[in-house]
Amino acid sequence: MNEPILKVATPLQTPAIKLPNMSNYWVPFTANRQFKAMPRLFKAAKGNYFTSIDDRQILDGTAGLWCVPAGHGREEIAVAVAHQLRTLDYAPAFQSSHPLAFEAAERVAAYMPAGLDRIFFTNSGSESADTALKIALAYHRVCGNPLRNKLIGRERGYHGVNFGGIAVGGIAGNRKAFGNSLAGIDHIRHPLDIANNAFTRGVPEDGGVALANEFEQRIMTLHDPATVAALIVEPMQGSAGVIVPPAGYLKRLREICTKHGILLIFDEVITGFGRLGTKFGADYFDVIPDIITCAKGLTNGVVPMGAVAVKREIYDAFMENSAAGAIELPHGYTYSAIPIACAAAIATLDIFAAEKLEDRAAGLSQYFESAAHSLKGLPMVKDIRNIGLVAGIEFEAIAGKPSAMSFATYLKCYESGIHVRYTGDIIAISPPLTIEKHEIDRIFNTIAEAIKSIAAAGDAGLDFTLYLKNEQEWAMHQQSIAEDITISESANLHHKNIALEHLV
Ligand code: PXG
Repeated sequence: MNEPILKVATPLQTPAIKLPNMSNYWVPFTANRQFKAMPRLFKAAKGNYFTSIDDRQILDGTAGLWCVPAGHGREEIAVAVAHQLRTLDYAPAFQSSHPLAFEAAERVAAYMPAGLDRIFFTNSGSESADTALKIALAYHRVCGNPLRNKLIGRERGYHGVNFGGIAVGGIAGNRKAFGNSLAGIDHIRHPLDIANNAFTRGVPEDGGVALANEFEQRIMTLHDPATVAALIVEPMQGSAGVIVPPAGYLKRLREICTKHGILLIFDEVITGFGRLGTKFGADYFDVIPDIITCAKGLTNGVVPMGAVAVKREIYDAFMENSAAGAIELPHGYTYSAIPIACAAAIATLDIFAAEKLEDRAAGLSQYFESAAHSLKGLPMVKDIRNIGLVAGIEFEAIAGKPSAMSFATYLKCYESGIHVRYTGDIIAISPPLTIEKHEIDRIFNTIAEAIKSIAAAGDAGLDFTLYLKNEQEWAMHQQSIAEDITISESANLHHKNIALEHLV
């Protein structure tokens, strides 16, 4: 039996490793053909490091997908989840529940800004976004204002991948493949202004109020404010490449929403749980929205869980204005507040309380900022943005080669044992809040070396096939992928079993 054997490109010349059958899994948000030709697989994680399938330690510069603030492999969470699994695996989520759901809600409410203490559980950031939008629409309806049914998002906003989220979202590539959006949607401008603010450290000083005023002057004039249900924004736009709002901007949005009776939703899926050096972005910017969505860090990325926190008045409006015995909000998921997720969330919040991870992030943020901005002046670097323990490095766009520079940087870093994210022409760094100073140095030094070596190689530096050692190896790579697919299609099950044996 020909098992697919592939050499993963590493500078360490690791021996050939056996890969799983890669044909069945449709990898999300990934260039599947490219990835399967050059896979990056992790088999273990502890603290701030992954172990790759070829047994290298890879420093996690992204906290997974922004979702592992307390570091990997936290024993406290594993124990809590394992115990819960053996005690109560599942309780029906509708018309019945279990005590831990209420305890988790109480803990999440206590972690939220004051007043946002009614908690609806979901299973992801996408579900949290759609849940928040539905609550906003239903809220106005239950209050007797059904014509308040328009939703406003922001250009370059990311609110997950469900239909509500992509409708208010503003990343074109995530929308255009999926036909007609929801009706009654509009977008305000994003606050990224590289021309004026390039290489700003932290929050840009100028332009915030004027930009927020556009919401009132342009968008609301077009729609009639009395028809707008909610505005949804991320306090700091993460997925679109670390867009830090200018001073006064979010405060002004808050004032405008309040003036016109529009609910303000902060999507804190990335900014929640200490990322900015405060519990939430709302705390960092001292702006209290009506609804906060979160996910990711809520369970330290261990079990899928999201939450939507609403102001008590919103919850009360549903309770007071619904017919006796009626379901006040016909919405929810089979796995809303599933016991293991509640156990993971409580254990995560215990870790945050014991280790004061927000304060730790705040304490490191200056050091992190200096390290990030030390990359200023390197070839191709057009802007560096940062806030808390987040940094974005934006490259000059290369005509006809979108993302080539960021992708090459990402690959080079991976080869050098650092995991970063690339999105468009931007590299994003968002390590676990447990990161150490020497690890921060290593992340940015490695990125700097990667940028220099790619730039020194000219056009060839942007050809990802060259990250394999030579053309012959690339050809082998391609061939083994072809074999992998052929083999797996003829003997899928057998193959899969072999592959799994090698993985565990
Ligand atoms: N809202 C925001 C603000 C997000 O950042 C979601 C909603 C959706 O969450 P789920 O759990 O449905 O994926 C997100 C997710 C990246 C990256 O590297 C960002 C996200 C997800 C994956 C990668 O920028 N954000």
